[in-house]
Amino acid sequence: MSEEIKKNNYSADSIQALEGMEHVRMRPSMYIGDVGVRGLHHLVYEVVDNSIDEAMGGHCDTIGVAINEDGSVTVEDNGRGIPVDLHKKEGVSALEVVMTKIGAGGKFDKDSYKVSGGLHGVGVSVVNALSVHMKSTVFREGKIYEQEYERGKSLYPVKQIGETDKRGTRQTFYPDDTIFTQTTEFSYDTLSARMRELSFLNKGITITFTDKREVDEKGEFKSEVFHSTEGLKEYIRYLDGNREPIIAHVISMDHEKGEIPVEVALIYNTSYTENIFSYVNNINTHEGGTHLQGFRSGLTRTLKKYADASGMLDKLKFEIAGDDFREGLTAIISVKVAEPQFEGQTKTKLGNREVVSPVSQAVGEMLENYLEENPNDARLIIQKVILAAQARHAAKKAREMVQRKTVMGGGGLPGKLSDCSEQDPARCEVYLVEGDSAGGTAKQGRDRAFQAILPLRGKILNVEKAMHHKVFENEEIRNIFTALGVTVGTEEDSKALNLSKLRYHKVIIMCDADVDGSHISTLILTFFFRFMKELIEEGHVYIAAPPLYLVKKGNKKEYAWNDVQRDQANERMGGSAAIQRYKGLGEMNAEQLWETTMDPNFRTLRQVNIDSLAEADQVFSMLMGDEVPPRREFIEKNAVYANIDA
Ligand code: 0RA
Repeated sequence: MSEEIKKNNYSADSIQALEGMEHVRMRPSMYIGDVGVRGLHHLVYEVVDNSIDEAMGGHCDTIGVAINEDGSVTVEDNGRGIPVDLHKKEGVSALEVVMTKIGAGGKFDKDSYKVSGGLHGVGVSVVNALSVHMKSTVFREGKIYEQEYERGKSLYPVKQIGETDKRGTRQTFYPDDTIFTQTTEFSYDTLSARMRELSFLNKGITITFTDKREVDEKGEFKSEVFHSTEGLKEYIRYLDGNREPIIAHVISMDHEKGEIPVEVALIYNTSYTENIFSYVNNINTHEGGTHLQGFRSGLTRTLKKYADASGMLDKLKFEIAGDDFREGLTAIISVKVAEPQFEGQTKTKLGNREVVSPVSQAVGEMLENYLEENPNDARLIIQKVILAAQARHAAKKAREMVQRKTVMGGGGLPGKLSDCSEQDPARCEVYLVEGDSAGGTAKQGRDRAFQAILPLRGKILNVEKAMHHKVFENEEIRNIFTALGVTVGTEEDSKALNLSKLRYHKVIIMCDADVDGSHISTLILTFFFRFMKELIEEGHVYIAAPPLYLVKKGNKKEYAWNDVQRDQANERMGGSAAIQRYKGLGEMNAEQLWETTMDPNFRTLRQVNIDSLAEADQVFSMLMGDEVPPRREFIEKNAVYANIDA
């Protein structure tokens, strides 16, 4: 009995002790999702969010974000500055409360335009708790104040360190490498993409982003300035820059006032893909939710009404489905919700019911006006919808063929698949290999217990340019579906992929390390991105990295993946080694392929992940689209990463 009581007291005490900052350090994932690359970058977003809130309240217009020489990050704004006066209840400065108390963020500013919540909005104190060192500098009422912290604990009370005519807040933090054990290195591309996105989502703000870790040939830092005057309208132009529009203007609206601020922009292009990005409080809601539902219903209702009235549907033999209104549609919806309820597996699905109708209404009004004023565009849109409906009938048949074969095993596994013997998908992997000959080598070299091989013939279909029924009719693509064992949902509101029957948890793309090989990898990735997004999101897709060189002297041999490694290997062998450059997988024998690219103990696999769906969409539409100049420019800029032929 007394044991029991003691125990209870003990745990009550320990919970007390773990409150706040300690708890953040004990359970960081509860606050920032994970402690990997994603969580690390989340720290920056959290700090930037506070400055965005200050800007949305109309108190600042410029935010500077920098990765410093030493790898720390600084975020600075020209807002009012976090208050530094005494917080009566806590007995310390307001700044110290904001920085060191969990859940204190901005609560004492009642009239601020604060909508943060959900994923972000955990408070800057969380960033402080997860940083070895942090420094806050406040420029306010003519004075400069400063306070520093270590792992969330203040090192001294706020002190005045000088005078100024500036206003604003500057935060610098060094992520704690005992928390972020995987890496504490920030990615330029990841942060840059997010800053661009934020500038589109919050028009009028200027965000400068600088990487001070390196200088270019001119001795200058890599730096970008993001500023959008037209917001989502410009975002659409950016996303669809490589697609051909079918209407004259981006259709957009911005309802700033009202209970729920709604912003929408959309355009129709000649492609066959539906591309809708939705945001709540600047957070990308991957799983959609009530705002998306409102958007869809407003779009369908209004277009259908217009089409019916136009008489264009009179001769149509079948019903038009919701999907048909969204083929070739690129749209962005951004809402601000005071108390968002996030649901779904990744907590990125908006649950608030009260959002549906205002969004639906706003979208309806916007479209109605546009169709009235642009009858020519209206006709083009309806024509596209009718074509989509006709194609859908054809696609349905083709898809059903694939499904029937997949689900009922009608056609069995593809003849070209060399399956593995292991049954547990978690332990199985499949190599998608370019060409029959490399496929043959891979088949000999593999460990057949857990490695399957699916050779793909030549260049697979560019799904970016193909109509959906063509995609499902394509043999290589059908083979991929069947081999992987996945099916596509057919429900109107759930095109979700069924991964429950996925036969391999690692899907590895293995192509030649040359221009053609990268092109084929990109085609396969584009297919996955458009038709099996979940496969990438769940981390199942990998790219194999075959070596570029074999360096050999006497009985010594080493493989090299780049020129530096090649030269170093040559040096280690005392120079004058024989160097073989692999032009393709076909030049390796089975043993070499196993040693370098397939043996789990030695190979390097690059896991494919998506930081930002919008950014990925833009890149794929560019790489696989019709416009050559932007593709060439991208390739020149990213020559090492993506040597794809233009
Ligand atoms: C609450 C009150 C006031 C300023 C802020 C919050 C504020 C917070 C952050 C976070 C990053 N930058 C920020 N800038 C301002 C001041 C209210 C007043 O001056 O009347």
